[in-house]
Amino acid sequence: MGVLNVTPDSFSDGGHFLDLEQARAHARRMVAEGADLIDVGGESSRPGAPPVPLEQELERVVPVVEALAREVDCPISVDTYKPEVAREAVAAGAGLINDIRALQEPGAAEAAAGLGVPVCLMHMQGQPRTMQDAPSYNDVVTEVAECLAERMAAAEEAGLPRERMLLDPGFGFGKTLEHNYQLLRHLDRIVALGPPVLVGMSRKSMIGKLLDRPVEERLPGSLAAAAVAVYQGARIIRAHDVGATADAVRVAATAASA
Ligand code: 7PM
Repeated sequence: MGVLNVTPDSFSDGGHFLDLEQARAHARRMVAEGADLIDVGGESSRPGAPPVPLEQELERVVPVVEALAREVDCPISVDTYKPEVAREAVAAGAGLINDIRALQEPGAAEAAAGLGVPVCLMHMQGQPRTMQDAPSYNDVVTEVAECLAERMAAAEEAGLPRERMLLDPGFGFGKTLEHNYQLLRHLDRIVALGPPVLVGMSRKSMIGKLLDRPVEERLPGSLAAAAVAVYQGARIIRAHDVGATADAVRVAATAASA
């Protein structure tokens, strides 16, 4: 899964056009490098970021989904927790909803159930603005697994069949460095819940803090993390550097099934 960040708008029409052209070029490049999914995000999930108003998220995301759904031949995922954005994105051609709040927004589970596309349920402790202030667990792996099992049950209750769910432990979302590595070490316990597991560790601080590397020097660490996750049974790797990640994933998946 290649990450496509939809950058904040410039104010002129020319600016919007350039943003859209850049997004299309970036998506095409990721597909050429081996992406099977493109994840379009309106930047609402950055730790510490202020919430993006609905209208602004719609303006950023919907035109990009519309353009990509027509021209790239893989499903387009939308990184959103807002039911209105999910609905409009699917109407524009999106094939997957990537929900960092695991359908906890009012109306999100019911909306998702009616859309007919798969939904990724991601674990997060706290809220994006404050989640990294003091993450706390007695046993992070057990608690994340239990929480995801509860979200699966709630989604099923709202009408989303299990066959349309994916799970994600949410690396970096209300977790310390140690929590993140415990989750990676024991990812098989998240895999054992049943649905395909998606993980996003690309360029994150669990790589940068451990290695003391700035964001542009985190590729080798990100590839190691991706390989470990695939070896433990993860099925989708969310990544910025698609070509390099596709190679790492293929080596790890081949070793895991040899
Ligand atoms: C700043 C910090 C900007 C962190 C963006 C991020 C995940 C996700 C993100 C993930 C799923 C990033 C994150 N991370 N969706 N969206 N899983 N399912 O590193 O781990 O891209 S945003």
